[in-house]
Amino acid sequence: MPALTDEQLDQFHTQGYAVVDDVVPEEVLDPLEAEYGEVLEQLAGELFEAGQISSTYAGLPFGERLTRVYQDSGKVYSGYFDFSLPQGEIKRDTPMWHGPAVFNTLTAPSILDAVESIIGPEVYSNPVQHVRMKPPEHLMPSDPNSGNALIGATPWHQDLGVVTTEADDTEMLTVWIPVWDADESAGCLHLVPWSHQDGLAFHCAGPNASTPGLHIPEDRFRVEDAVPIPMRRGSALFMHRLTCHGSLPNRSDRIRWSLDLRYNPTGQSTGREAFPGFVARSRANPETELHDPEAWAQSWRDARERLAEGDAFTFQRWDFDDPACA
Ligand SMILES: O=C(O)CCC(=O)C(=O)O
Ligand SMILES: [Fe+2]
Repeated sequence: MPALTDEQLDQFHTQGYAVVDDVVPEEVLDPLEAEYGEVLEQLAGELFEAGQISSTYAGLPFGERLTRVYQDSGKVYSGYFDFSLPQGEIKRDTPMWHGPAVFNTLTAPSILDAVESIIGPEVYSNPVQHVRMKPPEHLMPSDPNSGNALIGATPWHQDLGVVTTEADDTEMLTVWIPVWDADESAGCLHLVPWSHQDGLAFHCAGPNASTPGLHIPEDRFRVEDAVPIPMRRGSALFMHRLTCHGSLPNRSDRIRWSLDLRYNPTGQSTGREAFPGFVARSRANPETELHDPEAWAQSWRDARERLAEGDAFTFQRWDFDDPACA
């Protein structure tokens, strides 16, 4: 099921999003899950060795094991699994994960076919990308200041708001992929249809100290028009860079596990130029496509090294002292 139908394309352009079934096959998702199982095995081993947890929780299914490791250590290790880097304080050993199963997901032909139908045949893998594994909030350690779960709902934002102004004219496309079914109770995304037509809203610093990042204050967009987007494994959400969205809290008993990827037409700014992207598909110059997972992983190790050496960078476009945030 590759390209979007005319109806789906129409919905994407008019309403700012489209959910498409059967985009990501089991042959892509199964190895991805297996690979992350190994990453968790490694993390649990390291924490156990360091005396941070009392058991490696070996033998538990992935979600329960992750939850127990976070609970026992009292910390969240999102960066250990993520295929990006933090937006500051990068060190030579800042954890990240750029395994082959992740690369094979980013470059899955069925995803690229769908992306191509929206942004055209020259497809660049934009480095704004994450894996998100969110355990049930009631089982998570909480922030001592706010009492909120250490990892939880994502506040309202637009994806153009989290990249630099260089990307203002970039046709950046967000692709959100549930690794497991994500319904409302599990904290699926919610979004405001048509909101991309209202332009970029002002973003402020996180709602409180335990919710870093950015958010759009609720009086700045039509929050009352928000709809939840429950999704099934194998489906993908294609979302416009100006669509207002966030996620609900995970009130279920299992982890909410998703990937969010970005693509843009090759040659346009990614809005995070300090991080590496690559040509995922080129109809004009197929020889420029990257097919080597190890070269991709190396490009991230090189970037980490360079940034750890002190190249200052920021992806921040907002002035939090603006009265709009008061
Ligand atoms: O998965 C989430 O909680 C947030 C994802 C998001 O903001 C995005 O995909 O752009
Ligand atoms: Fe987002």
